[in-house]
Amino acid sequence: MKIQIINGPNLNLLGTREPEIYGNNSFVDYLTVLNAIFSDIEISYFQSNSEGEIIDKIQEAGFGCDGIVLNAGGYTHTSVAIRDAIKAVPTPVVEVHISNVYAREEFRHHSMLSAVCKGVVAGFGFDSYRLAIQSFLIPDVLLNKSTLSHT
Ligand code: CA2
Repeated sequence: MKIQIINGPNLNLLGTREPEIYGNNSFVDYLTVLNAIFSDIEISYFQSNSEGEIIDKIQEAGFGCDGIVLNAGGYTHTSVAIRDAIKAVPTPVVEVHISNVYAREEFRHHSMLSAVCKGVVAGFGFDSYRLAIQSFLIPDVLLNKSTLSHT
């Protein structure tokens, strides 16, 4: 299985500023943890501050890997173009946030991306990324609500 992680603007600063919101570690350090947990999965990592580069990476990975884990940073709340890119590719995308965006400013409560993503994980610190990767390991049949028993 191949998973592409994409981090958007300012997430290259993780571990250097605002530790009370985003923690003390860099994402590159956390990648070592993810690779150890998911030793059978090929995990690729990309970060960009540029909307166009994020779209290029979604288009590239969106035809060649099994899942995309996307933290689009501030673009989450604004980008029609990233939403269109997610919709244009067959690979499922899980939207991720380190912080609980619903416990923060009102403008972070709305995502342009959630409606075209497979799911959303928010508020678990870096563990949000682990949970997102884990979600790609859940068999599709268990995600199909019509097959679940409610009794
Ligand atoms: O909680 C998240 O993961 C966010 O996607 C982070 C974005 C924010 O705009 C979203 O509303 C929620 C901001 C990323 C900024 O990252 C920084 C990291 C360290 C220092 C300063 C900013």
